Amino acid sequence: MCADKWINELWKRKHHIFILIILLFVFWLSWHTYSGRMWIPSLSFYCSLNFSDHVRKDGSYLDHLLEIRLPRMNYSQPNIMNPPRTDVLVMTPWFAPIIWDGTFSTDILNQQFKQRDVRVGLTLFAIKKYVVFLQLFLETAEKFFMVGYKVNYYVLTDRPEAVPNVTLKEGRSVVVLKTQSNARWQDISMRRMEMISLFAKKQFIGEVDYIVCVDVDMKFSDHVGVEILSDVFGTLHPGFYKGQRQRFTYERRSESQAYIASDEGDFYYAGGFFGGTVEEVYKLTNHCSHAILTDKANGIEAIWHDESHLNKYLLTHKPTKILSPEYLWDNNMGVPEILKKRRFVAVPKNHNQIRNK
Ligand code: 5GW
Ligand code: MN
Repeated sequence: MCADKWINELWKRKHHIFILIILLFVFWLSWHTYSGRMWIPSLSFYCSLNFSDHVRKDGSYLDHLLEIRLPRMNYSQPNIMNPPRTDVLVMTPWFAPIIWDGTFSTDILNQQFKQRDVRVGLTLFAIKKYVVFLQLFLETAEKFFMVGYKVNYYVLTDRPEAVPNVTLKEGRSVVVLKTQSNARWQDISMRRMEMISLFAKKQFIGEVDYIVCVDVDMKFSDHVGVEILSDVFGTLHPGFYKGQRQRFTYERRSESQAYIASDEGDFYYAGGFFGGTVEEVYKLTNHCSHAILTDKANGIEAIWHDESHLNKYLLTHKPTKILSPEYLWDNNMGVPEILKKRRFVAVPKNHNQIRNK
């Protein structure tokens, strides 16, 4: 009797029960997805959070990894008792190499990177009058930057018609990306973070492996190759590489997202040269552009704009390589003994003429 009544009740609510069963099934499926024990492989594409995890657990891809095999080569033996540089720091306490002339073999590095067939994107902002720097920049880049590799120069500009036509070597191209300009130069400089993160997501991720982000008021005057490439890298600012952390021009107001206390900091990194894999550059630029927005909402602007935020990011997310000031030099600093090469050098600009309108 009692059971009969129950069954009757249940039958009346059959729709609810049906929905409940569906919900339980979905819950079970997502549980398996998120806990990484994928049951139905085809569904993993839809719930793709753990997709790579799933592939990794399968393990069959291990048999298809690219082998990087160096040929017989001729180069001088690395000598433990005779390090190539003893005048400068070549390694951070978190084991990121600092790239100085004499510490690396271009031949070995090229063997490795060529076999990986890496593609490099270079982002360049030329807003308003700064288009005048493009010609020399691109001409010298063709001579010295990533020679022999596939390179996309991403030129972000409000004046696409003013981008010069420079003859490029095979496998290299200029990609003009139209962007709007800003009234304040501080905003032009800071918006670079936002634009790079947007284009990283929209375009760079499908076209290149690494992104290098630089100032445009520069020229190359010596080799800049794959020795700079790593997951995330920053460059020592030419004005501060010898300095004490207390003297660095970090943002010192604790209300800013870029704040760094006087007893913190490794190096002072330049805003005009950083990069890494597209993934890491996306994380960096996305993080910094949000920090800039938060500051704006709080009515504060970091002292050196995007550079302050870059310095905060690289303090809390340590770079995997650091470029010496050879990679971003300013001849106003003279030429110290430790500087064996000036690879990428600031082009003098008439501040009043170039910056007004
Ligand atoms: C304009 C006025 C003052 C400061 C910067 C600009 C400016 C910068 C501009 O009008 N257009 C432009 O494209 N920029 C981009 O921001 C360039 O890529 C430039 O290399 C970068 C940083 O500005 P710089 O190079 O003037 O900054 P410093 O620190 O090298 O003097
Ligand atoms: Mn500059």
